[in-house]
Amino acid sequence: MLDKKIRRWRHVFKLDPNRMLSDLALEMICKSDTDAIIIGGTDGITYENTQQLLDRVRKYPVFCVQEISKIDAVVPGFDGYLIPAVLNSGDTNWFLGAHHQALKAYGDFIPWNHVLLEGYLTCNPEAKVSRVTKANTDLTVDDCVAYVRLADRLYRLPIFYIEYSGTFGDVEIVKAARSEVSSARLFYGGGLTTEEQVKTMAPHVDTIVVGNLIYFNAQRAVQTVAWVKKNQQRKKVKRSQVKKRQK
Ligand code: 1GP
Repeated sequence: MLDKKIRRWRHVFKLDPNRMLSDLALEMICKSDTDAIIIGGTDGITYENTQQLLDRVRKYPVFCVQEISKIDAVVPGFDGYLIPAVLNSGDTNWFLGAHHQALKAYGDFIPWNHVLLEGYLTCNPEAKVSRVTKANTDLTVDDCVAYVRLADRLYRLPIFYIEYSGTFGDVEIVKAARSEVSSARLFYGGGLTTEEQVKTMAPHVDTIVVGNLIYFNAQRAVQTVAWVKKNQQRKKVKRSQVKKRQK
């Protein structure tokens, strides 16, 4: 069941089927000890380029899911499927219209145990996803808190995804989301290129998503896995020290 799998994700890579990646870089990413690979993107996504990338990733034993942005690009054979619902989109198509159409056409064939809806908050006005979805990215901390309550408390979505695609985000927004999330997994993606940035965001979220860095410095992208997991180790050690002191 995908909902159980995502509970163990601390770090994931996002690969874009519409971008070139050498075999060597792909191998490094797939063998990096990341928890999963997400295949998806905003522009130029087709059945063919998604299938080709899945076939290349399948040479490695890494868990691989598709993030669906176009219904005619859905490829069978992934370990799971993530469906974004853009909470701050100015066009309801990106929140429910496309989803309704997809279920109307293919609703009898959905492997429900392997599908999850992601409540997306897209925060970088320059990102393609914000432009395409006509997102209102002018968000205060209070807006963010209200979106978390909407997604996590009212709709009970399994994932709340803070998306700053292409730029490093506002940690206050992320902290506000952390303080309000009750059962959703909190994902953060956007502009992570240095250990300092990873150390700033990772403690406040459940899952770190790294995308763009793969395409200009795959070696450094691989390092982000250790940066995230080292942080997690430190937290575990701290927790066990506190427990010992309490005994
Ligand atoms: C993009 O959230 C991911 O969808 C990761 O963002 O590409 O900026 O790393 P970057």
